[in-house]
This record gives sequence, C-alpha cells and structure tokens, in this order.
Amino acid sequence: LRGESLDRAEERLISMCEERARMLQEQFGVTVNHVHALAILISTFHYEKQPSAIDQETFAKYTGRTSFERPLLNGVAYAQRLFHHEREMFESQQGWTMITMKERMPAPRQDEYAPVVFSQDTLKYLAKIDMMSGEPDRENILRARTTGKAVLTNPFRLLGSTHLGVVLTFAVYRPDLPDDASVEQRVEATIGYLGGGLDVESLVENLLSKLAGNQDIVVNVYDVTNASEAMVLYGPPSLDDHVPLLHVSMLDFGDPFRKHEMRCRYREKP
Ligand code: WA2
Repeated sequence: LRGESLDRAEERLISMCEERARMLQEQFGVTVNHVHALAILISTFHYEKQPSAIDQETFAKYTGRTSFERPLLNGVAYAQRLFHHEREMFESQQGWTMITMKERMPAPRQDEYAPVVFSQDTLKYLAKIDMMSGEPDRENILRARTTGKAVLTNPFRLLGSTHLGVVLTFAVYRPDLPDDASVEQRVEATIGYLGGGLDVESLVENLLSKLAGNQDIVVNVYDVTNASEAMVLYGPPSLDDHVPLLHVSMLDFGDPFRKHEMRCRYREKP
C-alpha cells in the first residue's frame, strides 16, 4: 500500500466509526430521556392521584404505543418498592406471590423487595418477579435511587433473550422530592423503579445495518469501566493487537460510574 491510500483508508475508518458512535449515543440519549419522562408519569399518575390512574392495562397500552420513542429498549417494566412488613397485604391485594428471578420460586424473606407490577407486553415474563433477587438488577436499583440518574448494569444475558445486553434503571420518587434532595432524602422518597433491557446485540446490529459502508468494517462496543478487563457488549471477540488500523470512539451513556467505547477496524486489509 502506498502511504497516501493508507492515510485515506484511516480517514475513512475514523469517519465511519465516529458516525456510528454518534448515532448510537444519540439513540441511547433519546431512549433514556423517554424512560425518565415515564418515571415522572408514574410518579404523577400512580402516586399523586388517588386512586391511581395507572393499572397494568393502561401501562401496557401506553408503553406499547410509545415504544418508538425508546428505540434501544426491549421494553419497560415498573417494579414497586416494598418493605417486608407490607408484603402480606400486598400479596393478598395483588392475588399473587412474588417470585425470584432465576428459580421463579416464592421470594425468600428480605427487608425489602421490588416486585414488577406493570410491564410492557414485550417484557411480560418480568411480571411478579422481585427484581432485587437478581444481582445486576439489584445493584442497579440501589445505585439508581441514590443518584436519581439513569444507571446501567454490566453486560449480561438478559432474561428471555439469548443476547448480551445491559439493564437501564431509573428510580421513581414520591412527587414531593425536591430537585436538590440529599442522598438520604432520595432513598427515603423512593417508591419504585422503572427500566428495561438494552438488547445491545440485536438493537445495535439493526442500527448499524442501515449505514453505508457497513460491510467494510467490524464494530465492537465495550464496557471499559475497569480498564484492565474490557467487556465486549457488541461484536465478535476481536484481536485488536494484530490490527493495523483500529479506531476507538468514545461513547457517553450518561452513567458517571461507567465507561464505554466503540472500536472499529476493517474487515479485510483496506
Ligand atoms: N429488563 C429486561 N430484561 C431483564 C431485566 C430487566 N430489568 N433483568 C434481567 N433481564 C424493572 O430496575 C427495574 C428491568 C429492571 C426494572
């Protein structure tokens, strides 16, 4: 290869990678904003109104009809915060028993639970599950309510899917929570959790497949929160060390606790 064409190949790789990173981040941002708005909707119409203006049927209908606003999410579900002393009353009112995520058995005694009470039809299988019984979801719940921000899990295999993904969670607060609330006030005012799965494998594939030049390059998305052990979120396991041309684009998904990046290379020598 002459130096000139190698330069041009590198320039093209950079521009394709930056374009893809920008698009993914943009779609992610739009998705997060809509889940945030849904969290406020629940706070307003489920807790401020007596009786509640939301039940499973309204939630499923509304979230199904607005799913186009959350292009990277496989659905949304709402888990209610529940203390142990409220459990008996809750289960008899609902007419069902909370179950664990893995074994789908009655949830063992805990101080606190997060049973899914509303779910979009695409996440029906989450109904009745105590989301605190799954480790990634539990960590998200605890971090979401102290920060008040959108939080993400490590990559893992989502329920009902064979794909790798991450879970996005927002805390839902009582409507009276002030904007400048302290961490303690946030935790105290937490009434539930709203979130869903970002099926990165299929949704990123779908996003990238629409872009020109897609056959020429290989794209990976990594969680690089822990720099020494980057976790693949999307794309084939790659051998970055042996690639002559590699471009890394930064991704900002808004969770200050996590770092993500996109790595692009040519499928074959340019
Ligand atoms: N959503 C979709 N698939 C999943 C999942 C999840 N969590 N967990 C495992 N597979 C109800 O944090 C509250 C959604 C989590 C919210």
